[in-house]
Amino acid sequence: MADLKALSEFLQKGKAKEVKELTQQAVDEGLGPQEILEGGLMAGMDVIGKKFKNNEVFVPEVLIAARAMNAGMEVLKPLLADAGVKARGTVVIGTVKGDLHDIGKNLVAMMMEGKGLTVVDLGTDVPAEKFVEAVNANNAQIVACSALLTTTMKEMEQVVKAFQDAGTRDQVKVMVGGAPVTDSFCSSIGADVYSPDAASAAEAAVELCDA
Ligand code: B1M
Repeated sequence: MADLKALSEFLQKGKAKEVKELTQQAVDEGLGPQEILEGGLMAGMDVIGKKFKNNEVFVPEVLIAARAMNAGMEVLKPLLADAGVKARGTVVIGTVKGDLHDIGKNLVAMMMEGKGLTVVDLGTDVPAEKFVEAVNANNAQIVACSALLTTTMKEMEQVVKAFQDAGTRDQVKVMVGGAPVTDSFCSSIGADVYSPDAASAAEAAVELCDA
C-alpha cells in the first residue's frame, strides 16, 4: 500500500528515484494527486524547511530535497492540472537588476513551490519593469525580490516604485530578502514583508495568499 510517510522521508533524504517511484505507486493505487502532494511531498519539504531554519540541515541538503520534490512533481503535475487543483497562489520571483547571485533566490523559489505555490522565476539581473510585467501577465499576488549586494538592494525601492507608477501597488504584496536586507530596510522602501531565510519566506508567502 502507498506509504505517504515513507514518501516524505525519502524526500527529506533527497532520494529522487525512490520519491518518483513511490509517487507513481500512490497514483497507481488510486490516491488523489492533492493527497499525495500534501501528505507526502509537501509534508517532507515542510520538515526540511523547519530543519533549515533551525540550522539542522544546510544548503546542499535543501537542494537535493528540492530535486527529489521535483521528481515527484513530474508525476503529479499533469494529474493536478487534470483535477483542476488550484495552486495556493502565484509568486513572481527574481534577483534584482545588477545582481547575479541566485542560490538563495532559488532556495526561496523551491521552498515556495514546496508549499504548493506557483512560482514564476525571472532569474537574475531583473529590471523593475520586468517584475511589473510578469505580475500582470501571471495574475500574481506576490512579487519576491532577492538581492545580495549592498549596491543592488536599492533596486528593490525601484520595484516598489514601478508598481506605484503602474497603478498596481495595492494589488501586489512585495516581499524582499537576501543577506544585506533587513526589516527596517524593507519598511523604509515601502515593501510589505522581509524574510531572513527561504523557509520563512515560503511561510510568509502562504500567509499572504491565504489572507
Ligand atoms: Co558574490 N558577493 N559577488 N558571488 N558572493 C557576496 C554576496 C559577498 C558578501 C562576498 C564578500 O565580499 N564577503 C559580497 C557582497 C558584499 C556586499 O555587497 N556587502 C559579494 C560580491 C562583492 C560580489 C561581486 C561584486 C564580486 C566581484 O566581482 N568583485 C560579484 C557581483 C556580481 C553581481 O552580482 N553583479 C559577485 C559574484 C559572485 C559569484 C558569481 C562568483 C557567486 C554567485 C553565484 C550564484 O549565485 N550563482 C558569488 C557568491 C557565491 C557569493 C557568496 C560567497 C555566497 C552567496 C550565496 O549563494 N550564499 C557571498 C558571500 C557569503 O554570503 N558568504 C557573496 C548562500 C545562499 C543560500 O544564501 O543568498 O544569502 P543567500 O540566501 C539566503 C538568505 O539571504 C535568504 O534566503 C536564503 C536561504 O535561506 N534570501 C531571501 C535570499 N533571497 C531572499 C529573498 C526573500 C527572502 C529571503 O524574499 C523575497
